[in-house]
Amino acid sequence: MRRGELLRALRAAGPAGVSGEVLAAEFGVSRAAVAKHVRALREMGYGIDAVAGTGYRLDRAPDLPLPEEVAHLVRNPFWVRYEGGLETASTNDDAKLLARAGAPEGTVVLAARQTAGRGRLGRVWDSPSGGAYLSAVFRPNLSPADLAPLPLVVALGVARGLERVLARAAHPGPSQEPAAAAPDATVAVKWPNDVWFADRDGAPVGKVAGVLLEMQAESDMTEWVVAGVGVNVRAGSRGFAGAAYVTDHVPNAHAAGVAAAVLDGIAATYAAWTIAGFDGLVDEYDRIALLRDRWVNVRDADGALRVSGVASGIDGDGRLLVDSGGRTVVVSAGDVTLREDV
Ligand code: BT5
Repeated sequence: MRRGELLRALRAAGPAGVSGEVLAAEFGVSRAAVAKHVRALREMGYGIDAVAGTGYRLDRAPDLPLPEEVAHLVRNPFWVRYEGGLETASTNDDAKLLARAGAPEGTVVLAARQTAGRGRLGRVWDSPSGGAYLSAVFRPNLSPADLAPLPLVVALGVARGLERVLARAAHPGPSQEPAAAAPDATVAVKWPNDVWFADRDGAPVGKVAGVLLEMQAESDMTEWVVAGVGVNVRAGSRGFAGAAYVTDHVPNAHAAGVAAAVLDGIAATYAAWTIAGFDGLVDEYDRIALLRDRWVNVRDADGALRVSGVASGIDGDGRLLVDSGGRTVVVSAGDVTLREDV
């Protein structure tokens, strides 16, 4: 018996509740084992009443991006296995272990906070409670050389997910009249793989999500890719300077719902890429590109200024095009800042 199965049974029982005896029989475990799982769920923030004569009743689920909360909100069947829990060092490390042990494509590790969240190039990803942290296992049937656009594909998927969260806030559906005002933010991708909120005029507001890809390849075969995504959902007591938060624009957004929307978005862009290549996504990426037509500085990993100029778009391999002094510089890796940031 797994925690998720117990939760499903409690949800199915509804307000009537279900006895420990029935649960034990259903899952073929002892009543003590059921009680142990109930205790573990309570520790994770689930409100589970024990009612004399009735049994257990699920009263309240925590607003956390736990596997048990996210899995039943995800629509895309690409995701086949959900792992994780309240806290871990880094979901990327957990997903890499699972990938090495043979976990299938579509495995995802979730956490509500991380103690050692990582960004690119060894940077820190601030991962307090209030965020959604997830890492996905992919097994693309491609050589490592063909994976260059994948970070952009994942970022675009995250952006699609967040667009859906914003759109749902604006059109909450018939049960929640009147419709809320249109959100005061739009979603933008910052090359290569950051996701930002921008205002309605496209001016940058802050970084709402980051993507970290790690992979294992042997000669020209990719074994696995782990794509880690951190999303700032709600600002905690120690918000990160320069960060944007989903609840700044969608006050009632739930971390689990945000994680599910992001997973659906990633599954969709990943499928589009594996079927038709990056060409089919370039226009969408370009349309919501934060840097487009702006002055940018591109720096190498060691901080040296590589090129300064106007970002004019991306090419079919996901490389950034920068117009500088009358020529177009093609950038395949680097850190980009908007000129006014510097
Ligand atoms: C990224 O790196 O943006 C990739 C972040 C990936 C995090 C996910 S969480 C799940 C999985 N498990 C992990 O351990 N990692 C992945 P990069 O482009 O290098 O940006 C890092 C920079 O963003 C830092 O140097 C800070 O300036 C800034 N930053 C750190 N935490 C932030 C936050 N919560 N919100 C906004 N910006 C942040």
